[in-house]
Amino acid sequence: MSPRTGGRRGAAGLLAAVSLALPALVVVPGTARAAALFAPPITYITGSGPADVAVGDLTGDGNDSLAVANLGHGTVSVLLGNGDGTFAPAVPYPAGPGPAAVRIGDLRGNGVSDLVVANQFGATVSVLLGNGDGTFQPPRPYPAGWGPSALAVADLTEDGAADVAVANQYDGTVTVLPSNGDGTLQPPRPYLTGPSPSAKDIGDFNGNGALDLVVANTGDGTVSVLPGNGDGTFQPARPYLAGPGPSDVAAKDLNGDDLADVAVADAGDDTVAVLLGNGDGTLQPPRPYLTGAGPSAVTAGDFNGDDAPDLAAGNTGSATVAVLLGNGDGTFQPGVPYLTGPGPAAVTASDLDGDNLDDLVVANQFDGTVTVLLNTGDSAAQAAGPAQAAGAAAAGNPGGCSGS
Ligand SMILES: [Ca+2]
Ligand SMILES: [Ca+2]
Ligand SMILES: [Ca+2]
Ligand SMILES: [Ca+2]
Repeated sequence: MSPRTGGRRGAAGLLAAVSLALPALVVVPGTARAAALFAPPITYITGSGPADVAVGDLTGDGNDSLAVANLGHGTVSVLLGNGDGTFAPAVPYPAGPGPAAVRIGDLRGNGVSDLVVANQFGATVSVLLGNGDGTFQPPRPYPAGWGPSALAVADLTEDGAADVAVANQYDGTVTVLPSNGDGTLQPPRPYLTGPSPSAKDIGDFNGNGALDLVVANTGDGTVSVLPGNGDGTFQPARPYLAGPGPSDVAAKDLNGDDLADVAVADAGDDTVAVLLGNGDGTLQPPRPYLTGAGPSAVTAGDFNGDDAPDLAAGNTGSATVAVLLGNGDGTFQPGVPYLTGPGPAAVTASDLDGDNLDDLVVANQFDGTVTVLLNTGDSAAQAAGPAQAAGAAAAGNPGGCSGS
């Protein structure tokens, strides 16, 4: 199959998955007013079809900036941060055919952030080396597998320079491209995953200090864990049932044992499934929580400042993000919806304004925007428990969700 043919097939599959997920909004009962955890959404224009967003310091001033992969535009948009949760207008850079994912990392180990883009229609990843001032050099492509659709950028070889791992949706592999330390990448090393791997993340699941890969396989409702050897090589993938239509995955310690756990957005049944790690690299069975219609993205952060990780899921079917506060033991409270733009395809959490509370950034694939949800820091929302669902309703959010 040619890259272009594969790309069209993949785009059609994505649209089919989205349309399947459209029906059924779950409305949260209760009408009592309570504080909302996030301020009303702030929207910024990006390119066409933003499919992913990454947050990081692109200018060396400590402020979070945004990088957005524009699937329909062949570009990555850079929105430099002002440090107060606001951003400058988007500046586009050429990336490659069908940018489906973007990550920020330091490929040279020189303290300057670079951009890595997965080009779904091009069977490549592009590296845009940073100039340190928030501008970037022209893209340099490297071969990946077929349909590269998700990225992780981290130091997998433990040499101080970030490396690249990409999930290839059309050939059921993840490809690892170690960095040479000078901004170039080594030839790709493929590893088998499950069918249609569409998302990935990294974490240490077995506590040996080496980073492991976790991949969400849309094709068979599993996640694959590939234990890392610490030198950029990985052991064979181990599959775990995750739920129907896993579309995104986040690796984070969710129960406070310092070992990575997994949260999976299951677009097929409107849930986020939590798979706690056993500490030896294996995962427990999934525990699902309702999110809203068609969750296509999930991330972890601390949104109420209690140091217990929380989850946020982007619901493509209802143009909301559901925030599920964590209890600290790996269980979660019912989700509370907040409005985004249409087609929230990616969501990420970071403290954008320096108040020590995580904020949310959402890429809205259907209208070419990103939404920023700044944390209000309202502790009343933290204490309200399930009643805070009404807070979101009071803020005008039409799509609802509740926990299971
Ligand atoms: Ca490295
Ligand atoms: Ca854990
Ligand atoms: Ca929390
Ligand atoms: Ca904040």
